[in-house]
Amino acid sequence: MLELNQIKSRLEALEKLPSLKSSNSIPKALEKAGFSRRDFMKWAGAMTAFLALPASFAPMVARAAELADRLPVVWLHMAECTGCSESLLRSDTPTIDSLIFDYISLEYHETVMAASGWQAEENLESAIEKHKGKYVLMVEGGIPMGDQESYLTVGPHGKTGYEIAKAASDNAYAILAIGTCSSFGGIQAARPNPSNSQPLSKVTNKTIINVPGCPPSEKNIVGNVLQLLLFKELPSLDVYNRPKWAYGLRIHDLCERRGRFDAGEFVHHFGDEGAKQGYCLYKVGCKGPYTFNNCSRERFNQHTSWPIQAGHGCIGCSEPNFWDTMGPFEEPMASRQFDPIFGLGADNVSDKIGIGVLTLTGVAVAAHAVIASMKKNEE
Ligand code: FSX
Ligand code: SF4
Ligand code: F3S
Repeated sequence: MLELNQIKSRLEALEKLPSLKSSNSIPKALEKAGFSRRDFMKWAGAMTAFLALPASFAPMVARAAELADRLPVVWLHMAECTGCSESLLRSDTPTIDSLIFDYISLEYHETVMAASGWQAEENLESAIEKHKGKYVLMVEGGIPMGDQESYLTVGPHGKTGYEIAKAASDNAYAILAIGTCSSFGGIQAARPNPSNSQPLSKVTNKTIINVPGCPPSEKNIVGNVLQLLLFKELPSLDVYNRPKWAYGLRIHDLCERRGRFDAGEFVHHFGDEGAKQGYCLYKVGCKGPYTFNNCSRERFNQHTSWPIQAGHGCIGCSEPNFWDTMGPFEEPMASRQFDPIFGLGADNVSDKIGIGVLTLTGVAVAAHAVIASMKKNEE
């Protein structure tokens, strides 16, 4: 009940704030894109379930989306591939998620804004000044630091990515690290990390909401914005600062091939009979048992598909340092328990504990896989 009243007063407070957009409104934008009010309410219902809120909250989720133009957002690009923005924006027809994102008051986003050079730099400074303490900062990409700080230099004044991210973080009301690069360093931080790229959490002492995935789904990006609109406060986070509503369960727990795993039905080689039958991809390297994300629920490309549906195992893209710890991507984890580089198995060094835990899980999963195969063979 407390939560409900909290949301109501939050929405009332948002309603009193001026719209930051001069043109368009959500109803108009929906109509223009061919969505009916019914489609929008259906979307709100699905989003409510996605955010793990009671179904009765759906009208408030819809209202929060309509008030998204009250929330100033600054989006920065650091060292990355822009796949996270693409995940959200590059759809052949607009989705309701992408319309909502359009509708958010994006005060600064290098990929979608028209300005460049001096003008872009000025836009960023004035957005930070104007919305000091009120804007949501979303950062995509890892950040070169220390002796390599100048490896990422942006704009006509030659500011480093670190300087820009630091100044923007200091004045933000909430900070989201969008994608695995910003959350954990990502591909450029992969061994030997020549650019000394670091996660956003190394730039500021403030709490950061990590939204990993390479890239994360549009629903996980938009869901986090809606969450801030509804509650103002940060959501409940896991040990890696990921919102529990999105990253609370393993890929393996939500996988459509899970029944195959339990029945001991495995793909042994890509293209074999098992692959054609949609068997479990564990033996060809699926890292779903070690990866926390909700990909099977929302999927990608407008709900079309996701890695496992497409026939390849999960490569663990929403886990810290997955480029280093989850490979080889087409071999099971258990086959490298005694990897000489990571020293898996007997390892108890603090920064390797996560890997140790994975190894234990790996042993358990491998044991399950063996038992499941034996059962299958007994049939
Ligand atoms: Fe990283 Fe996002 Fe992977 Fe790319 O920028 S999470 S490389 S999809 O685009 O940051
Ligand atoms: Fe799905 Fe991978 Fe788990 Fe198999 S191992 S059930 S493919 S997540
Ligand atoms: Fe990434 Fe695995 Fe999902 S590879 S996209 S977390 S299925």
